[in-house]
Amino acid sequence: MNLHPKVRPLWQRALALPALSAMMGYKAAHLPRKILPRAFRSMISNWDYRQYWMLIKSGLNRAYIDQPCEFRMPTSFEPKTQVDPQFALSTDQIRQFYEDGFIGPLDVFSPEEMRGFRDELLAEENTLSQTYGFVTPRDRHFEMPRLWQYMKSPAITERLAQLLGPDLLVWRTQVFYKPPHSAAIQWHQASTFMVEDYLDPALYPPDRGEIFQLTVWIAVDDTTFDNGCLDFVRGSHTSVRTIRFGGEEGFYNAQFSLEFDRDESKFVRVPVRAGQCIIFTERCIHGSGPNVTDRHRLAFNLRVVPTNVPVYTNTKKYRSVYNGGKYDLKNWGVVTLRGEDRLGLSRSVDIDALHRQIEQQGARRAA
Ligand SMILES: O=C(O)CCC(=O)C(=O)O
Ligand SMILES: [Fe+2]
Repeated sequence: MNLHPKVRPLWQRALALPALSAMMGYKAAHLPRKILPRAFRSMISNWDYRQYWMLIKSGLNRAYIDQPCEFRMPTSFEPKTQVDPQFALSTDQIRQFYEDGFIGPLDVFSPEEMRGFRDELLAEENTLSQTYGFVTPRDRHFEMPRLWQYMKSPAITERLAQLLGPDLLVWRTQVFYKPPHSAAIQWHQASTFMVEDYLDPALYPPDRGEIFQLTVWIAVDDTTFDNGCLDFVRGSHTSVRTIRFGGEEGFYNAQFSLEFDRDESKFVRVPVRAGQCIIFTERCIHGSGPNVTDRHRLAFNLRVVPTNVPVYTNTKKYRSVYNGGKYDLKNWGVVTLRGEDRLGLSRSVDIDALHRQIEQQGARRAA
C-alpha cells in the first residue's frame, strides 16, 4: 500500500476517511486480525489511535511523522556503564544530553584518518549495494570493513554505553554524501521508524518513553554553515510531532513540513571538525542546511539500540516512502557493536565472517 505523505485528491480522501474510521473501530473492537490483508493488519496492530484520529480530523492533510511517544526524563543521570576514564561523560554532560536531545561535538578520529577514508567512501557513492541490490547509501557497513572498524571505535562505543547500557546493536547505518550545491535536509524526527512505510515500525522498544535508540553522526569533512552542518532544535525530543502534507519543503521525494514551534532561540547549528561526532536521539528535531560549496560534505552515521529492543521482527521488506526504495531484508541483520547479544531478539549478521568472505573474494579477483 502506498502511504506516501502527499496531498490526496478529493475522491481518495472521500474513500479513505470512512475506511480509516472503520479500521479504528475494528481495532477498538479487538476483532481478529489474521484474516486481514497484511497492510491492514499492520495498520490495525501498529497505529496508535492518535494516528488515526489525526488523519481523520485533518481530512487526510496531517499525520504524526512517526509512532507517537512522549519522552520521560530519567530519574538518574549516572552513566549506565562504567567506562575507561578517557571516554567518561560527566553527570552534567549526561543531564545536558537528556535536556537537549543531542551531545557534541565529541572527538573520535583525527582529521588525517578521515582524509584517507574520504576517497574510499566517494568511490562507493554510486555503486550497487550488495545488501539490497540497488544504489543506496544505507547499510554499507556490511560490505565496507573499514567503515565497520571505524564504527567500533571505543570513542563511539564507550560514549554510547554510558547512555544506552553495555550491550549494543547497530541496526542501520548511512553514508551522507551531500554533493556540491545540494539542497537542505529539512527538519525531521523519528521514533520507532514507522516513518519509513507507515505500516510497521522498525523498532519495538519495551517502553517508548525512554531513549531506546541513538544515532552517532560522524563528520568525514569539516562541516560548516556553508556546506550544511547539522542543525538541532534543542529540547524538541519531548514528543513526536505532526506533519502537514504538501508545501514548499521536501524530505528526499516527500513534500511535507514538520509542525513545531519555530522558536529560533532553540535552533542550534553544530559545525564540527572532520573526525568529530554528534550523538543524538532521532526524536530531537534536526536537519541540515544546503551545501552551497563546490565540494561534497561527507559524513556517516550508525543507529544503535540496546539488545532489549527488537528490530524488524515481523518485516521482510519495507518501502521507504520518502526515497521510494524498496528494501528487502533477507541480507539484513543487527550487528553486535559492544558487549553481547544475550537476548537474541532480532535476526543478526556475523559481520566478521562476512568481511572475511569479501576479503577472500577480493584476493581471488586480484590473483
Ligand atoms: O547528514 C545530514 O545532513 C542529515 C543526517 C541525519 O538526518 C541523520 O543522521 O539522521
Ligand atoms: Fe535524521
